[in-house]
Amino acid sequence: QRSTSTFDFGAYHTLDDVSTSGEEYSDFFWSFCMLSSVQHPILASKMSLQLFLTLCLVSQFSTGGSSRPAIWLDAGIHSREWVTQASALWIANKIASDYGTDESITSLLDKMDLFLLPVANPDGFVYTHTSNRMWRKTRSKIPGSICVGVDPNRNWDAGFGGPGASNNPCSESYHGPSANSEVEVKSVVDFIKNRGNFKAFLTLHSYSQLLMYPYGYKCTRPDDYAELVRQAAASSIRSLYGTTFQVGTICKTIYQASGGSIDWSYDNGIKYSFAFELRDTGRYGFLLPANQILPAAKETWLGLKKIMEHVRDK
Ligand code: ING
Ligand code: ZN
Repeated sequence: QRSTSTFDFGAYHTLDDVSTSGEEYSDFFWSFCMLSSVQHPILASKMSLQLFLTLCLVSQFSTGGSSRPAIWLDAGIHSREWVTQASALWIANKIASDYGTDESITSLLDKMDLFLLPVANPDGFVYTHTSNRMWRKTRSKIPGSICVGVDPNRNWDAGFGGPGASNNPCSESYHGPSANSEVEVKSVVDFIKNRGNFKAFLTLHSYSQLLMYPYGYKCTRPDDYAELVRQAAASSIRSLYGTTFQVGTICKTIYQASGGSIDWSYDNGIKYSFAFELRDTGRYGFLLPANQILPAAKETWLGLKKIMEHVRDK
């Protein structure tokens, strides 16, 4: 059992807060870093310092074995979606604290590995704290353009460059010069491919209260493989505070969007690939007040757990 005593999960934090192993939450920090330092193809040398620090927080909640089935969960691939990074930290701590006492979490981790990346776009995240709260993209320099950054959820190798992505570097949805051009994307792709045996790929965005499945790069549905578990997850979310999440494909529920992560994971054989859009539906949008972090994290966790249990028992 690991837990933190003083880290305030109900507040928004800077990247330094999250990654510095301060005295007051060293248990929390080390529960990630020690476990994650076991094996890490993801810690490639070309990463920026910020990315390195945060990837230290990819946690392998592994209780043994080497290539057990695994679940991927990331948050904050779009830096301004602050409730997602905050929720992922709460969820990480919840899992670390409840392992050994909560029967469901214990049996989950006794059978599967869970990899959690709470700040998937750390350079962008820093920028939202220092310069522009509404920054969404990475911070990479684009040769020949005065504009900065690539949309890391248009940069995956799934319908890359198709509808719903822009080839204008100044656009918020610029897909980048090539698929996997962003180190934030390439590192995750390499990690998932090298490790193998991933059964679920889950990603957190905000806002709109949606539970989405492929595809985004095209508007045809894949085989209806997981309707029951999706509806069950949405019901679990609703059961806590009555928050409703609409369920559907990316293209049908939000818009057509190419080069997204869950289309890539699904087309690479990870059948349970879902994207969550957390609170709210637009009143505060990306600027969700901090007093909604814990409710958002708790309800989202119920939905995630439902999916993880399904994957475990299947
Ligand atoms: N929404 C997502 C976006 O990247 C999405 C929607 C999810 C598209 C998954 C493609 C794949 O635009 C937000 N709010 O970022
Ligand atoms: Zn997003």
